[in-house]
Amino acid sequence: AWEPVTDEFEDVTYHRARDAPVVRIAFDRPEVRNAFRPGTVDELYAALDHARKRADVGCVLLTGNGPSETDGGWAFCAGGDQSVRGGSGYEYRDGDEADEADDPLVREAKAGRLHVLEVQRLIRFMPKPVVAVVPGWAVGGGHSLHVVCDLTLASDEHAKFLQTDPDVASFDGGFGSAYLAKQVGQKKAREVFFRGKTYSAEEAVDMGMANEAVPHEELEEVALEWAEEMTSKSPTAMRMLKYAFNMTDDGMVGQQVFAGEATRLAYMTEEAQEGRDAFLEKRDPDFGDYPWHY
Ligand code: 1HA
Repeated sequence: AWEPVTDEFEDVTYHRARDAPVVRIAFDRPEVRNAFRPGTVDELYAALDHARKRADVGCVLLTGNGPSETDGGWAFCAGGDQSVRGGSGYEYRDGDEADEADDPLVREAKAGRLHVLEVQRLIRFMPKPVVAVVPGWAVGGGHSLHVVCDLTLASDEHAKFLQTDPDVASFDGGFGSAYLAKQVGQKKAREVFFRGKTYSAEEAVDMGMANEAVPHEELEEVALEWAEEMTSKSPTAMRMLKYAFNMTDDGMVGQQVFAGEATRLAYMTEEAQEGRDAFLEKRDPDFGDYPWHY
């Protein structure tokens, strides 16, 4: 059902469905529970940004490939790769193919990165639903990624949700915690971070941070069904709804994003075209034909 969009990536796979406007982006480091190093985040960002810009893509499935060849374990993502964590973030390491960025400016910027936060914002602000498809561990920064996705679908057998942030002296004080609290309530969200318990798929659903738990072997199939369902709906309505859901929590940026879509809709009217035409034709605009709707 899937064909590769590119095989240029090292740490991420990127496919599109043959028969639906849907893409599948997957972490591809199962041997380290799909932990991300800077190059992984660069590739993830590039794939998501490609999907964002494509008018023929209406839904993104974000998942983790598996199982691990070492021990058969499954993972969505285990967060930042602790083996490349340096003094100020996660560091590019010479010799790692995914870390050999083509852009010399990026190569030069050897400082530690926390740019998974840019990926979170991309997921949050892209005008189409992103579904976290969780086949195994969602941990630390990987847990935060599922939190920021529009929907979460989990393997009833292997999905496990865990926040280790304070165990490794890290903290996602943005979407990973504050938005989680909006989903599950303050007490539960504080428990997730402060106690660091592992939750099953069923518990995550009961808590309100995952939508559904399905049998492991049906996970991908159900994910594609959800995506097909969502992409059969009005693109404009879906976009306005996503931004409406975001807006109350996103402050003036939320207003800006929502208003941008309102502007796009307004540009589609004859009234707006009269404004443009009058300017180009160097005459006064005539808005007389357009009603003051109530
Ligand atoms: O919080 C942030 C950020 C906040 C703000 C801004 C940016 C942020 C960016 C990132 C993050 C974070 O992600 S901090 C949290 C980092 N992640 C973790 O603390 C999770 C660490 N991993 C675990 O706790 C466990 O490995 C596990 C619960 C995911 C799985 O346990 P399990 O099934 O017992 O497997 P395990 O044997 O532990 O792991 C399998 C292999 O994967 C091990 O390698 P091996 O010993 O076979 O060589 C293990 O070291 C490796 N691995 C797992 N997770 C990571 C990892 N290697 C590097 N980094 C990892 N995160």
